[in-house]
Formats: sequence, structure tokens, C-alpha cells
Amino acid sequence: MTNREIADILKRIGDMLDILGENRFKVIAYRRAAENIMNLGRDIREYWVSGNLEEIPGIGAAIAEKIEEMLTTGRLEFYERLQDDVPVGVVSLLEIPDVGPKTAKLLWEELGLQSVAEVEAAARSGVLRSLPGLGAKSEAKILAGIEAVHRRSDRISLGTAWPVAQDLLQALLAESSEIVEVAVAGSLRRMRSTIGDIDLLVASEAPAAVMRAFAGLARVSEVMLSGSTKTSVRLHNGLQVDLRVLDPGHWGTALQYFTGSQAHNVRLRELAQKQGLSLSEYAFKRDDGSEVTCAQEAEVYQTLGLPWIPPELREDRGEIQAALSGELPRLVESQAIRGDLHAHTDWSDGAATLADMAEAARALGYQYLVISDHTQSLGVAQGLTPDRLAEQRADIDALNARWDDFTLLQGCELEIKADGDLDFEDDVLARLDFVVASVHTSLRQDPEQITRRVLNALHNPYVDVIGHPSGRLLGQREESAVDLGTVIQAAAETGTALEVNSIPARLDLDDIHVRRATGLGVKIAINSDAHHPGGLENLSYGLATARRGWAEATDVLNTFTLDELRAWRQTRIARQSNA
Ligand code: DGT
Ligand code: CA
Ligand code: CA
Ligand code: ZN
Repeated sequence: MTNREIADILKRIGDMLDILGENRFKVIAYRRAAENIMNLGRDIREYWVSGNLEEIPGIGAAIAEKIEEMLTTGRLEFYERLQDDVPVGVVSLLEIPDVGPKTAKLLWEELGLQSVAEVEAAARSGVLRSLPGLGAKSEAKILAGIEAVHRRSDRISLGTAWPVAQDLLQALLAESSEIVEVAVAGSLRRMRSTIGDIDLLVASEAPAAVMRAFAGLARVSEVMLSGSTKTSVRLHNGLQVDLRVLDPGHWGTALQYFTGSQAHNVRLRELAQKQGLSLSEYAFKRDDGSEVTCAQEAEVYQTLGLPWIPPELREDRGEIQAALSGELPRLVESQAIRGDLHAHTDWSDGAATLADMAEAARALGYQYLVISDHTQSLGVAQGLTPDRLAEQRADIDALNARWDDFTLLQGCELEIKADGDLDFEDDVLARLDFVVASVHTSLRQDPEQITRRVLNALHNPYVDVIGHPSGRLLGQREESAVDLGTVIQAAAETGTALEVNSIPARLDLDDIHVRRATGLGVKIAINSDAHHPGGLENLSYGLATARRGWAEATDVLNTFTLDELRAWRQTRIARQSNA
């Protein structure tokens, strides 16, 4: 059995126990074990053979024993017995957004439904609305959720794919001395929020040796295709990786071609044709049959009279036109980021202390970090009361005596409650250095209701940023019905910033809305929303998303110095209070 198969079964066991109403900790333990096995860099068999299964995080004696049974026999008795209580088909109902364990159980017990298709049919014929606790509205939501499931694909998040690709390249470089150049290509180089497969490119005079080394890497589970210039493999976590090896003289053309996007490449070929050139993955060809090869990617663009176009822009969204007229944006770069405006500590649901988060931010070269712990009404996240907030202020003040090159700011992630009210009164908010306001509850309200909530927050003078405005969770939850057009307009009018939340499953705002917002002069805040020190580094994914939205440094609030940031808040509060 592969890592993925074992992880799938453990996850399903967690879901079954959840539907059966078993102990929460047990449910979480199975899900956590499944996740950690998916993220293992090597075959789980290796841990088993050396008797080290319990070294995998989240795996104790009981789960280790079950993994051993699966690896030895290819089956798991516990799992088979559980299926007598909950058929696997019932578990599959949890894939529908808004269908939790209780609803899945209800659909199964009351109507005997055991597949998404059966639930869809029942919803279309109007049967679901008659179930206790459901009704016509829930029925419509379930149908909309099923449509979302149909649209959903197997794409993985940028944050999952990126470190895996870096790891593979490092491992490959260590294994093979015949490599001249390596690069990530495809959607991963363009930093799309989700990735279909990882594309790697190597320049080498000895392709066979490189591909042999690649197929032998520890992360590789199975070679799916091996040709003379391309090898496709599947990793233990199920990810597909394509490696292409080419000779160094054609590196530039190949890198350009395999970075895509396909739509960008089509436009580029059209432009080439107008200039009497045909462009392939190897070279340009002139009408007279002679070739122009490009060892560097910039030469490809240069040949067509263009400046080099950053990969994040290559989506056929007007970038070639902008390049032709000398109007490409000067995209924001990581060195321009001076701080992070959204992070949590163990005062609410974070895992680390104020001091640890601060030191980690300082080590990244930041001037400031805003601590924005959750507020009182978000009980699941140990939200802070005004009293606790005052205690935290004392700790923050004391810590700030440590540094003369770094400042910890006190903020909060203010709950925008279901009725649109804010979780603190203005006098509490006025004492804070910075306020991020977010929606975490009742995300399924209709468009008017949820948009009104966000507008209410935007119109409060003490709210600096709206956090993760769409509420989407990639692969898990669609965005809320909030009308982002209206939100962006109101942000422009009130001078409030909008967040690009960098958690890989969020990347919210997305690239399209970043472009709309900055086009109206709205500032964006690229925030990590870190819950532990390592989480601060996710900011690079938000940065990439902002770049995909054509953002320049001047569009980004956290490129400001501390003084500029303070002045920005004070000016806005004054203006909004008078408005
Ligand atoms: P993905 O994997 O779905 O996230 O998206 P990409 O863009 O990585 O697509 P992929 O892996 O199929 O191919 C990588 C790049 O190679 C793609 O962005 C452009 C180039 N490419 C691949 N196949 C074709 C093709 O049939 N026509 C053109 N023009 N380009 C292609
Ligand atoms: Ca790809
Ligand atoms: Ca590919
Ligand atoms: Zn947060």
C-alpha cells in the first residue's frame, strides 16, 4: 500500500468516527495522522522496516499498529468492521460543502442516501426539504455545494507544491553532477494559487543520467512515463511531477515555453508570426529556414522586441500589450516588505509566545509585527476580552524595551459578528495600533446580508484592513456570497485596506481582485496570518498572489515604514471620523 492509500483510510476512519459521534480527540488524531503521512518525504515502508513508525508526528502506538497491519496484509480489520456501522458511501457525503457529520448521518438514516449522486437526485426532486432541521433553504445550499464538488478538481495548493519542488531540485542537484541549469516551470513558476502538476526543467548534456537520478529519488513512488527528454513520476503523496531535460543551448526557449501559460504562449507566437518568425519549444525559425536559439529566457522576449515579462504576469491578461507599450508594472518584491500586519500568539489560538513571534519577525528583517489575536466572540479561538487585551498591552510594552530596530504593535483580528456588529466598542479599538476586521461565522448568509456586514466594518474609522475578504478555503470551501465589487468600491471611498491573506488555502483576495482593488487606488496588506513562527514565511505566497494581481510596492501597505504606517492610520481615522 502507498502512503496515499494508507492516509486515505486513516482519514476515512476519522470521518466515520465523526459521523458516529465518537470522541473529538480520537477523530482529530486519525485526521492528523493521515495529514502527516501525506506530507512524508519518503515511503512509509522505510519507517516501518526500521521500526520507527512512531517517529512520524501524530502517530502513537495504536495507529502505528494499524499501519503495520495494512502494510503486512493490505487490509485493516478495524476499518472493515467500521463499515458495518457507516458505509463508505456515507462518508463521501462529507465532500459536499455545508454537509457535516450530523447532516450526513441524517441523509443516510432518514433516506438511505449513500452517494453524492443520490443526494443530488433527492435534492432536485425536493425531498430533502422535508427532513427535520433542513428546509428549502438548506436543500438549495446542498445543491449549490454539489455543483461546487463537480467543479472541483485534484489541484493542490501552491503552499504544498512549492516546498516539494524545491526539495526535489535540491535532491536532484545532490545526486547528479551533470546538471547545468535547473528551474521550476509551469503554473508553479507562475505562482498560481493551485497547481495541477509540478513541471521541472533541467539543462544537461547527459539527459539519460539525469533522468535516472530523478527516478531514483526517495520522494518518488512510481515512474509513470519515461522518454528520451521527459520523465513523469508520481510522488508518495500522490503529486505528479514532469521533468524535462534539454541541452543548454536551448534553455531559454524551453524555459519560456514550459512556463506557459498556454494562452500567453499563443499570444507570443502570434506576435512572432507578425514578425516573420515561428516559435517552438526549441527555437525561433525564420521564413528562410534559419534558426535563432536562445540560451537565456530574456532573449526570447528580446527577439520579439519585448522586455522580459515576470512569470506571474503570463496569463494573457494584457501583459504582452503592456510590454509592447512599455507599461509593465514594477511588481512589488520581497525586499520591499517592511512588516507583517496579521499574526496570532498563544493569547488566542496561536502556538507561540509574543516574544517568539516577535523574534521570528525581527529575524526576517522586519521593522514591525502586528499582533492581531482574535476577539471575544470567537470562542473557538479563545478570543480576547478588552481586559485581556489590556493585559496583553502591558506585555507588549515590556517586550518593546528589548529592541531599538523593531517594534511589536498591538492589534486585533476583530470579529465582524453575524448581525454586522463589531466585537469591540470604538473606545477599545482606539487604543490599538492597528485593526484587522474579519468574518469567520455565518459565511453562508445571502449576498445582501454578508456584504452589509463587511460594509459596516469598512465604515468604522478604526478598522484598517478587512481580513481574508472572500472567505474561500481552496479545495474545501467556496467563497462567501459577499459582493467584492461593492467591498472594493467602499474600501476606495473609506481609504481602508484589503488583505491578501497568505495562508496557502486562502490566498484571499485573489489575483483578479487585487488588480481591481489597486486599480481603484485601494491599498492591499499582504499578511501571513501566522499562528506560529514558521507561518510568517507563508507571506511569500501572498506576495506572489499580489504580483499576479499586478501590484507594485506603492500599492502595498506593509511596504510602509513604521512611521508611515502610523501616520496612515491616524490620517484615515481623522478623515473618516469627520466624514
Ligand atoms: P497546471 O499543471 O494545470 O497547473 O498548469 P500548467 O500551466 O503547469 O500546465 P502543464 O503542466 O500542462 O504544462 C506546462 C506548460 O507547458 C504550460 O503552461 C505551457 C506548456 N505547454 C504544455 N502543453 C502545451 C500545449 O499543448 N500547447 C502550448 N502552447 N503550451 C503547452
Ligand atoms: Ca504543471
Ligand atoms: Ca505538466
Ligand atoms: Zn487571523
